[in-house]
Amino acid sequence: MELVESGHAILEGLSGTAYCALVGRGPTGTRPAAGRAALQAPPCDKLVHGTPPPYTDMHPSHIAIIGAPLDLGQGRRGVDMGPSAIRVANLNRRLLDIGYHADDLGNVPVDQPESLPEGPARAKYLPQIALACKRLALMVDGALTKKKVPLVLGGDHSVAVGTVAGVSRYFRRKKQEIGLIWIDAHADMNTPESSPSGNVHGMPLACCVGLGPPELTNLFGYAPKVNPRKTVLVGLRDVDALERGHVRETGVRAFTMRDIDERGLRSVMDEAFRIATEDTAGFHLSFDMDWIDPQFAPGVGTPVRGGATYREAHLAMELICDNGRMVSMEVVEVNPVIDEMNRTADLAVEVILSAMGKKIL
Ligand SMILES: [Mn+2]
Repeated sequence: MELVESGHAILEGLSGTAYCALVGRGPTGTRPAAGRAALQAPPCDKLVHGTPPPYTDMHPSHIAIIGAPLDLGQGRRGVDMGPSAIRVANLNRRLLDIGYHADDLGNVPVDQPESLPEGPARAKYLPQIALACKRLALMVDGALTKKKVPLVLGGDHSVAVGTVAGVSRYFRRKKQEIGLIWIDAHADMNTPESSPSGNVHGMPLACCVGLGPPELTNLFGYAPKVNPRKTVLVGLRDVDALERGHVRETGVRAFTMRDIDERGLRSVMDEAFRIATEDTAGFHLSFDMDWIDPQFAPGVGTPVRGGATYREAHLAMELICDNGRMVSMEVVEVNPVIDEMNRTADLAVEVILSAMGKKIL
């Protein structure tokens, strides 16, 4: 056991129960019924600043940070600097402060667009994106194999093809499915045929549910990576004409900003949890910062007004932490080039901390 400056113990190689025992706090949660494919473990009660989400199979206190500095998937440059901006906003230190051990695995190697031909007009830089996603998937799978919670920092949203492939591949070996909660202003369900721009960052969710170019849908030789019936979109407010058909036909559950306005975020999130956790190992959270209103998150790839408030963003994450079934997380589309004093990256860190258990009291 090694003590760090803040006084939190870094407890390598311990299960949730052992971790609780060593920090002198009794476990308060209960294990799920036998046979249920869940990852819940007894959470630690009253960690000084919060409670890490519980994972039976994981070290509840261990996060593997992976940067994915990719901006090949979109027209406006700058999101490749997202991982740096989030690290500059002190992600690692702030995770440590709420009781986590964060291993920063660095960045997945990504080719520079300047050195490459643009490639197919309907899916620009497709081969390069597919290669970066495959590398990322292997890193994510590796983190889970070491019982660490993967936290991927984008990059444009096309990196999610890699993250989801990695999480899916890990649980597939254990004969388990995963759920997917995709929080975003956009549906990200275009295909090369439907996309008005040919930018791949408008296609990753379609790819995850098996729709789109085989280079992305069929990574590791199988598709889909996630069952569309266990996939939920939250926060939509800008969907392309042809893309609407894909949302409907694939059967993913989509909640628009209107649903959030009318029903309230709590009710929407409860339904999202039900869909994404039923008979799954848990869910992956893919969080596009453009869900949050540009008033609070101006530095994003594709800002659209009418988004979530600062408090709604936190509440969604607090509910995710309480739910306790998130197995991996990514935060994407932070663009420091159009940000103001790094405040969008700072908000990205706050969002991560809330999802990981930071509490007000
Ligand atoms: Mn997106």
